[in-house]
Amino acid sequence: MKDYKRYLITAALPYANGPVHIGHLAGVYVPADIYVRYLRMRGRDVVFVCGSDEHGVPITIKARQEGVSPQDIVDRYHGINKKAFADFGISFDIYSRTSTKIHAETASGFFKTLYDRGEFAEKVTQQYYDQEAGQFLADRYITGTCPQCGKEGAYGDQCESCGSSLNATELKNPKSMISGSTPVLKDTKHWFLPLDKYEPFLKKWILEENKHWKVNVYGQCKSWIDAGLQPRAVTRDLDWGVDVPVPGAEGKKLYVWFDAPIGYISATKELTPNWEKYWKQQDTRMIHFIGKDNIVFHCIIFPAMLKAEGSYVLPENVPANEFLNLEGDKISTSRNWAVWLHEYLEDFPGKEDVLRYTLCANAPETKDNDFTWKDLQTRNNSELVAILGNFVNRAIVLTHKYYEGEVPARNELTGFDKETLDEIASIKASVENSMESFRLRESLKFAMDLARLGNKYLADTEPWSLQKTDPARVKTIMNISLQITANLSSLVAPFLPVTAKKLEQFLNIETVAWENIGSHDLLPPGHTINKAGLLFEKIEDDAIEKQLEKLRKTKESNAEKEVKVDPQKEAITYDDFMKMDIRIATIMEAEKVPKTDKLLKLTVDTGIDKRTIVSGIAQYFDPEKIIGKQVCVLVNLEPRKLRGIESQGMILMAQDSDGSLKFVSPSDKVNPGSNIS
Ligand code: B3M
Ligand code: ZN
Repeated sequence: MKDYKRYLITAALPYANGPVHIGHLAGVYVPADIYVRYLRMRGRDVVFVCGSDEHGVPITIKARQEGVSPQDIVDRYHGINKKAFADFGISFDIYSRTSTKIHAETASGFFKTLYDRGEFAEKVTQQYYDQEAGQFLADRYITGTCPQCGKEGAYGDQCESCGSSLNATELKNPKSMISGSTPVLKDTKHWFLPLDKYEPFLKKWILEENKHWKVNVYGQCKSWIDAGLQPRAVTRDLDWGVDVPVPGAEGKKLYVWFDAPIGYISATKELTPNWEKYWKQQDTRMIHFIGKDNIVFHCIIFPAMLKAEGSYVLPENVPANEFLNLEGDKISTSRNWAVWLHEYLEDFPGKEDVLRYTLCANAPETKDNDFTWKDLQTRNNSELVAILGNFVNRAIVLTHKYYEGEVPARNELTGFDKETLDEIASIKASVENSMESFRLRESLKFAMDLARLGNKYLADTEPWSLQKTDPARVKTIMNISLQITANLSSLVAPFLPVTAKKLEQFLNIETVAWENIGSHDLLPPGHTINKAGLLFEKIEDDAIEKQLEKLRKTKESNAEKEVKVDPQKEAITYDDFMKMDIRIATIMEAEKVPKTDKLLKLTVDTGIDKRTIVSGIAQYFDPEKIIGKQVCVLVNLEPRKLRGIESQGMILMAQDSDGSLKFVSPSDKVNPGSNIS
């Protein structure tokens, strides 16, 4: 690898149209933060930038739904998300936002540079326009009938019923979601980034020079490139976003995926006047932490933009992660199937490291992974409490018991002592090695190996059974145990920052520099340590059950909401309706039709006469209990025979979403024979 002098670490800018959840944390922010904390501990020159992505059509849709402005929406979620990240110790150097002035200037300046150089292709295309609202419609603002599956309510870019991705012009019966009117096609001019022109560059740069990228990332890029790259529109007809700063572009905005990655640049500008050092000197190592749905934008489109501009560095790596599911189902904001960060902290105050640990230990690095509450409980109880907490606690408690908190000096070392001490440096090397290649789960596992080493050392040497007979030996054992604890305090710090601070406080030390991890003399003899406080506590079954119950409730209420209502039937005339003679009737007798499951034979008083009706409702009603009930009967339906019995009419029923049937009855008693109209 090149000799890099500094690091520029970016984490995907989350859209400010909803709160962040564990999926975001696991895929992007926890890995980025671990890596950055590690770099800082190694004394690297690093900036870590992020912020809210405040443009894009979903934000304007949410604003319209709530009757507020897009700015209101982004202000709300920018605040919520900024706080959630801080609460989980995500240590951005800056958490900016793309609605700032500095961002508008940076993004439109970037566009202007490419425009002046003639980089863009201008094209006039036809797009749907809402004449009542007087505006062009983004694909998401158009609904209609899906050309693939025929379901109504498909969007201009996608049908959520069958999953097809669509072009707005393919929808049948298109309707504007703004005014409800039928949109018309109208000419509009847009600017296209000629990705085809950058294909040779991208081929060489990615397929030949970036073979070290993760297989999932490299593979996605390769299939995009192999499919052939097309020019891509980077402007939109919208009223929310960064203005397009060129003549003839009035009322147009930059496409959100054009301006958002430039947000990394504006955030760095906002952070430091020295921003060009990070962005323009070729010995900067830029790394983008993202989720897999952002790969094409960070590996193909943004690099093509940067290359076209010409003065910026390109990413050296893009360690994109796969997705995290929740209890076997895809995380979904609209179905409320998520663990929201602020809710987690309400239910598990002080346990941010437990979540960081679980998400890293189970990170979706190579494939989609599942978060389960049971797994969080097990990771906490059997790993954090039983391995890390237990070791640290024993080392500190025994030191207080035997020496009133004073670190004893070592005496002569056994072979086992020496091996144990040497193992610290080799564990550290493993942690580093995995970290450098973005295998953070593995890196965390190695860090925990140091606590395992400590436990094993204590279990094998049993100082508690030697203290009476060989106190000199016990001093050696306890010294070594304390050195391991001090090393642990820094080795786990990138992963578990709160825990690391607690360990330093227990041990009464400053942060151990990364380069000193592996040392056998971090705690000099005579140094006094503090009493151990609580590091981790057991998570009981009822706390987990409470979370599972919450998810069950969500599932139930989603099932209720997802009830599908049949579309309206074709229109009929008033006369058609008047042909039907519907009356109120009273049920006089009811009995099951022998040898059938479904049929009841009813005698009803229709006011006109007493007649027999056979009805398929036996599964839902007990014949004895419906005598006397008033119901609606279509009396002029042609009689027909069912099981040899002539049925003279039809009882009207309401069918519920679970298929069950209910009578349609008058709200108060009326005379049999009353007309329904
Ligand atoms: N806001 C998409 C996302 O959150 C987008 C990332 C922008 S990074 C420049 O998935
Ligand atoms: Zn469809």
